[in-house]
Amino acid sequence: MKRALITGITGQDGRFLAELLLSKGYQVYGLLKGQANPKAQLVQAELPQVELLEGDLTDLTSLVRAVETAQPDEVYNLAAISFVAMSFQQPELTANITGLGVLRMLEAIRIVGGSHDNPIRFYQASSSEMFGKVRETPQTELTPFYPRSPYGAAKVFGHDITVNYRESYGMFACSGILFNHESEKRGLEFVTRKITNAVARIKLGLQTELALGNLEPQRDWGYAGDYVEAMWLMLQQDQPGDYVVATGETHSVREFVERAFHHAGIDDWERHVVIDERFFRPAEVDLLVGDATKAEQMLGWERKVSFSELVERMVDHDLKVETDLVERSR
Ligand code: G4F
Repeated sequence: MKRALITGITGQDGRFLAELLLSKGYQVYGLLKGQANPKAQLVQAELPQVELLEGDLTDLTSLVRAVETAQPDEVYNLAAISFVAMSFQQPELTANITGLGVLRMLEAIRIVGGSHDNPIRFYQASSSEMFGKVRETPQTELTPFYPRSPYGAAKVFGHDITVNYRESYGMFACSGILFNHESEKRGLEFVTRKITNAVARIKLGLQTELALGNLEPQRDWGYAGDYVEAMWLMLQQDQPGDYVVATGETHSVREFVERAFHHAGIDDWERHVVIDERFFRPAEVDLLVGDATKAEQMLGWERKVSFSELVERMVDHDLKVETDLVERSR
């Protein structure tokens, strides 16, 4: 039985990945931060087979202990301060967790080791935010980075140090440069879920307005369930490497809003959307669109869920959740 340790187990990707690895017969360990973390219950209810270990990316000792306990074949480093807007509010914390946390995890793996025949394989969750003010379109594994936020800058460090440990110490370390990936498990602070949740509530008469920032940025949005498959595939190859994971399509925030309202049967969406300066960022990433040819050819990866299916799935989910809440409160 293969063993995997996932940091960021309570997040969208952690939960999707744990589900995938369990379905493949892995023993899965999840690193959990903080005492009485309220999200632990969610993971325990959803995925009772996952064993939770306490640890924090700011504390090397706790990472060494977690790796010693889990004795993993594979480590997936998904934990981070992942909300770009928050990284402007807490840049130092972001650098410490999202950036230096990667270095600590790599060091923990080096310290604990793994047998010579079976060294621990490492996956780093890199991000298309590293491309920021893009130098070319579409973006590939070779496109230079130009981050536009403390989050993007921290991810560049995480990516570079992963490549460096691979080249310096021969570690099987991979970096997945994932473009935006969403789902019904997405946190409400991210724009897609914020939109689909508000659309559902407006449809049910529970709220009238949706306050948003800049509607013009364009993103390459895929389905998170498809993307965790690429993470796993990277660690099953003969050689480690870096891969862009994307759909190759780009859509604006405005288009996401229109589609979501339309799917709920509301066509006069502009009546419900107010532009609020508080949601604008000090520096914006205007356009992202990835070229996943390498992942498609070398990993055999393909995305299964289209943009419109993604929007519809999220709206349908939120309509159901909000309807259930209303019925339970009666
Ligand atoms: O949903 P977002 O917050 O995602 P963002 O910033 O693109 O980052 C996400 O994807 C990255 C991969 O490229 C990940 F690395 C990262 O961890 C995260 O998962 O914002 C998307 C766009 C931005 O341009 C933002 O300015 O939506 C715009 N936006 C407009 N109004 C808003 C809002 N974003 C949020 N969160 N809330 C708004 O009200």
